[in-house]
Amino acid sequence: MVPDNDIIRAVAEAIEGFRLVVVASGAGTSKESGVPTFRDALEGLWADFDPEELATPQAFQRNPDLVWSWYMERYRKVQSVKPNPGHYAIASLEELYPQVTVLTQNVDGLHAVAGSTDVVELHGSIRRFKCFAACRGEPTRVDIAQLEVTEEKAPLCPYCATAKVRPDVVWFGELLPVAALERARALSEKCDVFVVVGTSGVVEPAASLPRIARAHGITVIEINPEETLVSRYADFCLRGPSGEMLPRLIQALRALRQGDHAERAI
Ligand code: BV8
Repeated sequence: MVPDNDIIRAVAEAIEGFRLVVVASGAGTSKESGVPTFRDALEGLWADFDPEELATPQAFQRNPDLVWSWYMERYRKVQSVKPNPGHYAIASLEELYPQVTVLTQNVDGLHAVAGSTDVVELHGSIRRFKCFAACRGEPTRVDIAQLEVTEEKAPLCPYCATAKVRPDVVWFGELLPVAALERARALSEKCDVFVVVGTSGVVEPAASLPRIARAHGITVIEINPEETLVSRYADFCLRGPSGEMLPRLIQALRALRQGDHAERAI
């Protein structure tokens, strides 16, 4: 049952006067753009695999072409889709608040495409590629547009011609970018409102951020059609798709702001 306007308005009233907003997003935020969530991404021919079998450095070393094919299929998909109303609503928060930072687990780059200007990519980006051996330092960025790339075969790094090219994402068992994680943790401790959207709250250390925010007395809002491991840390849960819930929340915030201006104008 999708929340009614009263709940949306209550959330808007609870956060309207704040300044620092953090939006923590997961795969559900991109679902309405047609990007399968991480577990959905293992549908079809990938259904027999689990993420640990494909999204790890060991999997890539064991079978680089198999892992490369999975990422190229997802990369082409991401190139072909557009942000959805939820992404645009998150971007429009910047018109209402002095500081809005998106901490995303997603690797699809859609927040930036939608206009968000401060996005922390906790798990890297499927749109970027690098040398597996970091032959020129971490990361040795590789522009695959300059290479003869096929969907089936992981290309050799053009610099060392020894290691293969891999997606610039954080695999299971790999550390998150230190600066990104440090900034995410610092913001989760000092923001005014923490909106967590479209994540099951399974994957660490990203999944700990809502708990950190809650522990620091910060208002936590969850937007997700389902209850998740994050729900217990939320002051408000908007049970619906982000592409519908977020635009309604923006509308309610704008109405409050206009109401304020109208009052002041009297
Ligand atoms: C690390 C990039 C040090 C690749 C990804 C404790 C501490 C530290 C680490 C661990 C720990 N416990 C376990 C670990 C190891 C591991 C981990 O968390 N494992 C899990 C399986 C338990 N973590 C790591 O390895 C991390 N590295 O910590 O290094 C270390 C290492 C080993 C051991 C100890 C320490 C690295 C993790 C990063 C992995 N890379 N992505 C790629 O994309 O290919 S993770 C990938 O899966 C995504 O990035 C994302 O983070 C995750 C999927 O999660 P969600 O985004 O939540 O998506 P999901 O499909 O689960 O859920 C979708 C949600 O959307 C649902 O709730 C659904 O209801 C909702 N939804 C659906 N439709 C909508 C919607 N919501 C809104 N609107 C809709 N329309």
